[in-house]
Amino acid sequence: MERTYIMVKPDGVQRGLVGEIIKRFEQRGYQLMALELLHPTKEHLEEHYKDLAGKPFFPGLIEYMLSGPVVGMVWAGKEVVKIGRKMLGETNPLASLPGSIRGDFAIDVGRNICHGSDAVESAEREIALWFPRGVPEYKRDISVHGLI
Ligand code: 3AN
Repeated sequence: MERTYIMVKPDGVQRGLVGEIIKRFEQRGYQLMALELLHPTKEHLEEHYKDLAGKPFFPGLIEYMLSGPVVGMVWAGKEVVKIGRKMLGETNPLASLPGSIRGDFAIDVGRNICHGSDAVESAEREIALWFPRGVPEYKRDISVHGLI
C-alpha cells in the first residue's frame, strides 16, 4: 500500500493543530501507520531538507524547524502521497484553497504548519529517515472506503 510521511511542524504543534491534522487524514480514510513527537537535531533536518540546501531561505527554515518539537507520521492508503499534498495545500499558504490545512490555518510560507512528501520515492526516503527502526504493517479489521 502507498505510504507518505506527514510532519506537523513546530508551529502546528504549538498551535494545537496535531489533532485537527490527524482527524482530516482519518476521516478521509487513510490509515495511521506510525506516529512520533520528537525534537529533531539540526543534522537530521538538514538531511530531510537536503534538496533545498542551496536556497536562500534554508538557514531560516532549519532554525524554524528547530524551534520546538514536531510530530512525524506515516499514513497509508490509495494515492496518499498526491492526495495528502492536496489536503495540505500549496507551499505558500496564501495560494492554498480554503478546505486545505494551510488554506484554513496559515498565511505565511515560513510558518506553513505541515510537511508532506512530494513523491512516492521521497516518501520512502523520508519514512526511512524518520522511522529508522521500521514501520510495522497491520491490517484494519473494518473496511473504510474500500481500503482493505
Ligand atoms: P513543501 O513543504 O510544500 O513540499 P518545499 O519542499 O518547496 O515545499 O519547501 C519546504 C519548506 O521550505 C516549506 N514547507 C516552507 O516551510 C519552506 N519554504 C519553501 N519556500 C520558501 C520560501 N520562499 N520562503 C521561506 N520558506 C520557504
